[in-house]
Amino acid sequence: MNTTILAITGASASGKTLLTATIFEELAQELGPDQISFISEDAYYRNQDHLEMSVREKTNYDHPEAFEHDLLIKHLQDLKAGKAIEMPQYCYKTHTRLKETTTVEPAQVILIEGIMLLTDPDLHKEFDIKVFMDTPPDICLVRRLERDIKQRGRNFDSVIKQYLNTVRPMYQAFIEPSKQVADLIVTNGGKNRIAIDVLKAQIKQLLME
Ligand code: UZR
Ligand code: MG
Repeated sequence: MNTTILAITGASASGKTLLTATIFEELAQELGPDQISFISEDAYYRNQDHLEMSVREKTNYDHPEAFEHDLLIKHLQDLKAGKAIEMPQYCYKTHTRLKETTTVEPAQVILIEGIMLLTDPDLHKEFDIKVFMDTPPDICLVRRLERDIKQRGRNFDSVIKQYLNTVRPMYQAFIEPSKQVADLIVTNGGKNRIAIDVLKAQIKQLLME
């Protein structure tokens, strides 16, 4: 089976998950649900079971080293070879993996989203289409405040502190420069209809080749 991998990256809360989920749902309807699988880079945050909570709270989660990219590369290669994988499940409240994993089946189209996908050449060479979400930082910060308080068990002060200590400087050091590697830059966030349609059309084109 010929596999096409579409990678979507950009700042935290830039709209990666929404863009990816929209493309996933629409292609699953148009091509059939067995044709497409979805992977999140966040699932590959390192296991920190062996560390105390106070230590986990100090980890820099906005650094490429926070992710187990070796495992992610292996999983992408397995999927291309037609093998199912056990994707880890990550918990943002306990800052470590859950016991359970998610089985991801091989498919013609694999979608993957995450902040550090284009920072590592060994990883990004696995991708067929590389997209960077170029959402203004103030929009990302507002969205991140709302999301982390509602969904990730944080409070206002902790989000602001994290933003200034790691999210913003690491964006400038690692994520923004990785834009150079992208094939396509998407503005206006995860609801950009033209970007969604262009990416769907390109995936379908690659599938026919
Ligand atoms: P997205 N993150 C946490 O806050 N805690 C964790 O245990 C793991 C990750 C945050 C991380 C990063 N950073 O900015 C964000 N911090 O999750 C990436 N600080 O996730 O792309 O969905 O926003
Ligand atoms: Mg996300």
